[in-house]
Amino acid sequence: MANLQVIQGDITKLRVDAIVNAANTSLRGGGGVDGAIHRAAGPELDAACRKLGGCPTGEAKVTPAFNLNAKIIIHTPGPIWRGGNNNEDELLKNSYLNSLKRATENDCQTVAFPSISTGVYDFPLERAAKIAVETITSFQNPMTVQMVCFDSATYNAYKQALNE
Ligand code: AR6
Repeated sequence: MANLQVIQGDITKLRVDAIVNAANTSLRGGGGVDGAIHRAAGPELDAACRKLGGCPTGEAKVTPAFNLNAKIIIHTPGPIWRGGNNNEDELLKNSYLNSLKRATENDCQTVAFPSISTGVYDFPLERAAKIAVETITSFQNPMTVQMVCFDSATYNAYKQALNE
């Protein structure tokens, strides 16, 4: 089973095998963690993303990590919250699961996730944290996964979900 750690910090500063990006379906960059990852990785990342031709919500695609201290970046567009009756829970679970599958295929031992969908996409934090923790801790691969929380409210929500 994957070993999950919850930490607070900036995901672009970590040294891990795979950094997951909370992207959008165009994969052409944006604000939030996506913007931070693109700035830190450098302009080659956008060139690599352009070749991927976008990515459906809940799926995950891989690029090199360029100037980040990682082997790969896994880009996954999480769901936009639309009230909870539009398959948001399943799509968020798919984002974590498909990212973990890409990490496994690429022989990654250490993977860092941001809190997918809980920023601009407005997914309720406690609900997202529960889905993330359940999906990661039931994944059958002995990798180390770090949930990298940018602010203390996010950190507290994932800590609580992990302790439940
Ligand atoms: N390290 C770790 N977490 C971060 C960082 C960072 N450097 N910067 C922000 N966060 P968001 P979403 C946190 O909005 O909700 C983009 O424009 C942030 O505080 O980045 O999935 C994309 O292009 C929050 O807890 O992602 C999409 O259009 C979490 O990352 C859209 O936003 C996710 O917030 C995706 O929205």
